[in-house]
Amino acid sequence: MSQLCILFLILCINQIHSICGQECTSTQELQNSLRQAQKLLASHEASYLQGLRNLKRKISQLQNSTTRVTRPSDASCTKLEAPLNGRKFGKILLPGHEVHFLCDSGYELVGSETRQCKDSFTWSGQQPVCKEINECASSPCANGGSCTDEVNGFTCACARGWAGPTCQSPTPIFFATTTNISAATTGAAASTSFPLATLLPFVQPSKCSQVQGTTHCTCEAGYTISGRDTSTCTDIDECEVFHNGPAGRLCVHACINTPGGYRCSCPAGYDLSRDGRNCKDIDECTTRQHNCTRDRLCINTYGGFRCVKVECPRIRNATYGKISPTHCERNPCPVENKACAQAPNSISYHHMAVVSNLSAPRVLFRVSAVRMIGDTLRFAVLGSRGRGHFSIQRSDRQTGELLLLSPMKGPETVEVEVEMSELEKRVVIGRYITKITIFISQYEF
Ligand SMILES: [Ca+2]
Ligand SMILES: [Ca+2]
Repeated sequence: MSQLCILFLILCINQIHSICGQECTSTQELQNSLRQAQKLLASHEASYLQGLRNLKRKISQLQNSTTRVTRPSDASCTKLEAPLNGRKFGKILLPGHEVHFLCDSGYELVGSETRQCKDSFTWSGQQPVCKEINECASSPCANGGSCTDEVNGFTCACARGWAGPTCQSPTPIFFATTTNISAATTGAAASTSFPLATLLPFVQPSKCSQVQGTTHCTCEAGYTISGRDTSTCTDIDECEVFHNGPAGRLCVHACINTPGGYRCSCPAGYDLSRDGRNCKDIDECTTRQHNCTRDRLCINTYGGFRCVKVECPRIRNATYGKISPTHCERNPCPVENKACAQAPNSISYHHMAVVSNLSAPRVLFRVSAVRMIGDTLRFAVLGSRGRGHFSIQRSDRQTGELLLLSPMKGPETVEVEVEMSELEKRVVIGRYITKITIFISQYEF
């Protein structure tokens, strides 16, 4: 800029010279010409500065618009993967949004359960991993048994002479070693035990043999010699012996002792699983074993089923129409009817079956807005019935998750209502109710 001014000044002086030349004799005239030149210079400088300011403004505008264009493609956090043997909830990768992680059963989460996309487009916390729970850590195998960790369980390899899921019982085939018992005595004892065995299937004669003056008596599988009498074998009551080991119960429900064995039984509404221990719910709804009338929905529950009738609400100021078997929508409101406009826009009904004492916390249900007109969504648990057991958390901008906070004991039917409100500039423009009925079974299966 200074070079430009000098250029202007030279031009001006040249002009003065050309104006005055030899004829400019008086000092007064020369000063006038110089003042004119200064004015000319000042106006040139002002217009030059104005031009610079305009240029600066345009560059800054251009910079802003390029930032706006490039932002959406860059302005998100990187996509996170679900951990191996676990799940991820939440898809939105924008600042303020959260992603939650849960591990499959038998695995425990190490790292952050929740990660939030920060304003710097990086994630808070640490990427979690699902570590297999080592069930052997508590040394569940007794009497010198060695433990092998498995997904969601463990197995024991028992030392010689021990059996059962946790090696807590002597092996069913039991060797009794007695010394100095004559063959005649043993024979007599054996012969007296035969009629007893036919009468009582829980008692059998033992099989004895003599080796180098020592009598060895053995029993069939499932029997053992109890006490001093080596001539009789008594049934092992597996239900009693293996009742409640660290590996869990022998039977998930009831155990029935049988001669030489045992069997498990299940309550009505369940079938015994293939493993002979667990009980599997019978799905009466899909196997058509229910008696629900056509106007009702069949809901399968653990240990039974329910016939439910979904009816749209009857309230004073608004009317509802059923648009699907489980969804009611408000009919259009008359103009200027404020009370009608404030009634819920839709009410949907959901039914779910859970087992008693379900572990918590866990996500039970998700409520999501399919499309949004407003700028904000709000989620809330309605009524006092659900309080204490439930809470709402956000998984992303358009989804609320119903969280079970503490285990619930059955048999019980619990109803919980989730309200989703849509707001535009802090004014509620729509209310959507989801009524969830939870059928809790009597048993923990
Ligand atoms: Ca038995
Ligand atoms: Ca059932």
